[in-house]
Amino acid sequence: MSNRILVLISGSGTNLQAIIDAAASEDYPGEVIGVIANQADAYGLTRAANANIATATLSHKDYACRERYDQDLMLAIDKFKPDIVVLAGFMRILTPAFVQHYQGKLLNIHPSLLPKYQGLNTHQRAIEAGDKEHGVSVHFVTEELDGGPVILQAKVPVFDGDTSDDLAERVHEQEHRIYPLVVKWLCQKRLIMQKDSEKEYAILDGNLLPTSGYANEE
Ligand code: NHR
Ligand code: GAR
Repeated sequence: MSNRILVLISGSGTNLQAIIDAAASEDYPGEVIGVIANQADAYGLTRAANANIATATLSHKDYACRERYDQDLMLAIDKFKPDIVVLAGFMRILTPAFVQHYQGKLLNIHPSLLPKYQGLNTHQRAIEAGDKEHGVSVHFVTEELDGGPVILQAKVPVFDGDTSDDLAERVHEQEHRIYPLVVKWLCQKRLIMQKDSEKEYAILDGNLLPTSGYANEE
């Protein structure tokens, strides 16, 4: 039951690499079958090629409107017939039509302890706020930017004198540990997203996950 995983990237692709590496293990329930970037020079495309994974580039700069870009992105993705679509440092906000099309199959990794610091420049914002703790969240993607249900978080300390690069590096190590794990849960169907009239929920092994994800009761 190997799931077909499609990864969307914009840059270096270290999270993509972590998923490729995890999926190389015999008992992993999925394989990365395609990588699509919105930036032609994304280094993650080279990582994919090195692993003999098919790639495509679709530049948002060729489009005047987001709806059209997302329509073509959906066509490009669906050619790969994926079971799961993973955002790994993908830097374009996605339209409601896109998000609905992949509902329950679309994951993102966001470099903050959501609901803190939605949006961009999260490491700098955590430092400027004087936070002692920072981290990363994996969540289902919904229409609300960085607002979908959190599945798993990992925390890191913030040390005096940390630069945003120091902190990003510390967070990255955790990203590479938790993202392949959550992708695996989704492949195994242990993880599902449910929706009622008000909002979406993440459910793992039949249990509703708390607001900040697995093993993070508050
Ligand atoms: N789309 C939806 N609908 N919902 C989410 O939760 C999404 C999403 C698209 C991307 C990743 C997200 C992050 O983890 C993500 C989550 C890009 C921006 C952004 O402002 C914000 C959040 C995220 C990704 N992008 C600018 C834009 O105009 C472009 C910035 C750039 O090109 O550098 O799209 O942080
Ligand atoms: C990761 O830190 C990820 O959390 C973040 O970009 C980096 C991508 O690194 N995502 C976002 O900021 C989404 N807006 P990678 O390309 O090496 O995986």
